[in-house]
Amino acid sequence: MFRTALCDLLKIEYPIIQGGMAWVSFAELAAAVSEAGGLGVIGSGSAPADWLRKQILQAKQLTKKPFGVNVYLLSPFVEEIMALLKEEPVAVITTGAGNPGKYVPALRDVGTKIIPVVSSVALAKRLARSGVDALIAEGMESGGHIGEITTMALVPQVVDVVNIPVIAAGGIFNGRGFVSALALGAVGVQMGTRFMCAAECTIPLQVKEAIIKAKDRDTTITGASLGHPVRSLQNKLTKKYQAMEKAGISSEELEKLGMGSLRATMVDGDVQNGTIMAGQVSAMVAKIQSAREIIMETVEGANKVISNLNKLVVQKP
Ligand code: TUI
Repeated sequence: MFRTALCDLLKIEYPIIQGGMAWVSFAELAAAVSEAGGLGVIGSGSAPADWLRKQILQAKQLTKKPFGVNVYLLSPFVEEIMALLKEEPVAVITTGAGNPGKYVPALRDVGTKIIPVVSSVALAKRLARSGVDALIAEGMESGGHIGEITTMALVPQVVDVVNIPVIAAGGIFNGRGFVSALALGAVGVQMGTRFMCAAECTIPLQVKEAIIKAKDRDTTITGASLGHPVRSLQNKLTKKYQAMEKAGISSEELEKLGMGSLRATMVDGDVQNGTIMAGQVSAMVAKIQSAREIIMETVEGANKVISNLNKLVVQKP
């Protein structure tokens, strides 16, 4: 048992959300996480609605438990995706890269909870006003498109300015990170990188091996000069990209270089010339485990941390 207010809000057993990762978290992973008592999330990225419909139907076959869909609000297909999500509702929608405010009433009507991801206090304040159910505060330890604030600094600041539940994301790997997030005022956590190495995650084995091999300084940030920083594992492509950024190459050229690079890794397994978006906890991932093992290890670890906290603090007689 490890319940917080998030479990009641989302009707799940453990307050652990699996990050909705484009090209990475498909129905198999999402269903496995939900079956294990967390909230699995299908990453829809820039995929068309037809693709997402198949994914949702597949997940509904694999689990009767609640699961979610992550909607990338800059997707060219966002309108048809939102229309689909009214027709084929899911329990939860997490959103990235924008304000889901205008979709809130229709999604509410079909019983979907809406949880945007935010990376700053100003965004948190703005999105909390649009009638959403909770927020995910994502620190810059995360993989993929990131903000500039660390989880440690961001979560308590967001908690202090909104009156809806806050979930912490970025740099969370195990029971220690989980309890830290609760101490910062969060009601739960979102983990992405660790679930990339779940047995049920369908990305190529080479990508999982690259994450397992990674050490503490092996992620890097590209695109900061364009105002869109992205964290990924250092490889041939990130080095080339950074050299071009330094040389002042135009943003159009840089965007061309990045185009299709996530797919190249996550579908074709090209770990040198594609983008391996992954967070700083890559260094802590040591093996492939089932989604259930990941969740149970995190929950059991958290229980141990909590029972040891009293021993850590010297009590005066
Ligand atoms: O979205 C992310 N991280 C991502 S997206 C991605 S890659 C991708 N590639 C192709 C297709 C689709 C996706 C890799 N990583 N994180 C969530 C996040 N959202 N962090 C920050 C924000 C954010 C940014 C701006 C949220 C709201 C926002 O609002 C802007 C506005 O002015 O309303």
